[in-house]
Amino acid sequence: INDSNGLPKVILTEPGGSSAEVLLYGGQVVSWKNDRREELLFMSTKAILRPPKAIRGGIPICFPQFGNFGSLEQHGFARNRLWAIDTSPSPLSPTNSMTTLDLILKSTEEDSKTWPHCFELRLRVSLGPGKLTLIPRVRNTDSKPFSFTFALHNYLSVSDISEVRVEGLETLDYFDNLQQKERFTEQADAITFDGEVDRVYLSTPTKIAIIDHEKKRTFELRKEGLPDAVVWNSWDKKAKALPDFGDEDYKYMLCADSAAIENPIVLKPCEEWRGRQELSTVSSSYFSGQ
Ligand code: TA6
Repeated sequence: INDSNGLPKVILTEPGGSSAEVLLYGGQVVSWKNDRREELLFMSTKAILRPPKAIRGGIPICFPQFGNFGSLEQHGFARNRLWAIDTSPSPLSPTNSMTTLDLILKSTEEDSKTWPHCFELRLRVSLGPGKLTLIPRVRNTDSKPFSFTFALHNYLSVSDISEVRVEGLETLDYFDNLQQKERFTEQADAITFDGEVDRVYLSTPTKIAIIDHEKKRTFELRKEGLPDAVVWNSWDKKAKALPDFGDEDYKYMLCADSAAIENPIVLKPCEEWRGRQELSTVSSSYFSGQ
């Protein structure tokens, strides 16, 4: 179906009552609702859902470049392209009891002007009770190797950023985007927010927890093949500077991305890279254990 802006959209539902919405534009998940119809992903109140602008919210796919870590446009071009339903997904283990959508983006002549490589970028989106799984794959369909950086740019919805803690990144090294990408080491307790944060954590553990006290909700982010994690909140000043971001929006979002940034992924001809990310939410019972 088409969304209100005429953009082709696929709606996924599963018997447990949760749902997700995916735009073919950008291959972007733009909504993930739990069985109580609560929206779990953030969408900017001033998001521009009109090509060629990137949509500020949901889960933008950053490929073939994360951020400004290279010469391409910010976060690469995959999120600004029209993807297609993948009718021939190369074999993936069936995601049992999950509702699944396979999308594909193939390189074009146009793209090869700015990034001279042939590729097939696939994304499997699978919805299960309380869980949203994304499996990105990149195949080198060229005759020469290429490298890329990648991120699933998760805009999570939170009740109040000053009530959010991130656990799992303690003591790790990170690049600080606010200090010329200089390398620092995180201190030994959970990350909390009282100002702009824009960091790339390196070689992170498989599981990261984003705890939203007020909503009594914890997001668990599990990832494979995506060794780094990005944590970003614009805070007030930068929010005002971004035209497609409401001035107050920063209070209700946190970007916690699965990424491969420090060590770009290198593919030989015909090789395929695969990543995996599972986002799940744990209800308030999680807190009783604290
Ligand atoms: O999350 C890291 C980052 O590169 C930040 O520096 C900020 O620019 C954010 O991504 C948002 O990027 P976007 O292109 O979605 O505005």
